[in-house]
Amino acid sequence: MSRRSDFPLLVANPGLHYLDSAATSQKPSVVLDALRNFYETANANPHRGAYALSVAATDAYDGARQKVAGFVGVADPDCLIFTRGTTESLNLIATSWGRTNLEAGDEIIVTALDHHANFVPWQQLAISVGATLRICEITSEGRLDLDCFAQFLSPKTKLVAVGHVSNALGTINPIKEIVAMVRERTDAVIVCDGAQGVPHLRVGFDELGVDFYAFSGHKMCGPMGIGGLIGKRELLEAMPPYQMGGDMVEFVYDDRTTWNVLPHKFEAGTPNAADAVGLAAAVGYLEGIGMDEVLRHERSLVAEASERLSQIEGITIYGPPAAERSGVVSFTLGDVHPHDLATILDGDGICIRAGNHCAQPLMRRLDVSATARASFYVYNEKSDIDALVEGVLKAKEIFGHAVV
Ligand code: C6P
Repeated sequence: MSRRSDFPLLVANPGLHYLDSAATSQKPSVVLDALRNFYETANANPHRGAYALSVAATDAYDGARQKVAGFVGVADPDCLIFTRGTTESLNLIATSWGRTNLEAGDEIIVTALDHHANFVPWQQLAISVGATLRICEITSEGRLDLDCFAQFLSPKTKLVAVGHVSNALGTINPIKEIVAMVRERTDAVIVCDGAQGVPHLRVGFDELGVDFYAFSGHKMCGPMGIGGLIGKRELLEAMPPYQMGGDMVEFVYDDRTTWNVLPHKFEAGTPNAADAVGLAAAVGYLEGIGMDEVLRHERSLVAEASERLSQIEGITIYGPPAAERSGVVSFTLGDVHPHDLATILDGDGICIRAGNHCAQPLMRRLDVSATARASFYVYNEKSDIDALVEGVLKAKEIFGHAVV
């Protein structure tokens, strides 16, 4: 069933082949309508006014939290903090939890597969407190090397940061297995970057077993500028606020301040209520499709795209087999620079991402400076693969000398 007609931008551009949903997804009408409806019917500052319109804004914002919390499987909606997105969520943990709980001699485990947003905050935290950063290596197929991971685990391990799904390769990491390994050997806090998890997989925070989980709304049909941090209540309650300002306080004396309860303690300033409402509408849209169907659809496109691209001489595809990936195909074409390839494809209305995908440690391990990445989502169709394959063949003809 074609879902293209649900997305106004795609309807307005019938010749466009949007294959960059891992960067940001397109937005369906229901999300755009929800944003407009909020501003037309409920726009006021939540939690601040005694008048009916402010109460309507508060209700809309609180309702959005409940809806999104249900989708990501957290029974206690107050443990879902709305943030600007994954990057802000991870920086919040690194600053608030990290600087309070880590000290010289402690160890942090990150992975070579991760996005900079789940690598640099931990690297910088380690530098600032004198902790040691351990980097879990990857296998030749682009999976986490769990033997390497196991070797790093020790009583000194205080924090483990791992991605749910790799944005560059589409690798789905075995989070429950990793949690079991960590819990068996340490009492480390586990942070999971779900930027590429929530849009593509059924995520249940309470059953996953991690301590913190971060995600972005704009990659799951929601608006830009809204996302979430989920944390275990006891950890969130013990953490100091990340930002200071309105709504996150209880009492402000001349010489000290006490903090509001969760989630408000971590939501200083006027909340992004409209985008939260938009995100709740995106959740409703994805629920209407069903997350099992979302993954099935992406996988069938990824399998076909991988199969057809791999038949082109000079193509190298990175990452585990298509059946084990989410909606990403990462590849190179001989010595053709991925930026040149992306420019040729753009000439035919095909949008892919070329570059290091904010994963320079991974690119070094793959021994490339960049890859071309086609990423698929609910609105993509077989015709997008046809266009991609034709475009790559055209690029091969143009840069023939570089594809031997
Ligand atoms: N990846 C991509 O093209 P923000 O920008 O905060 O919404 O998400 C950051 C982020 C964190 N982790 C992972 C695994 C991600 O994929 C991203 C964003 C985009 O792959 C933009 S670099």
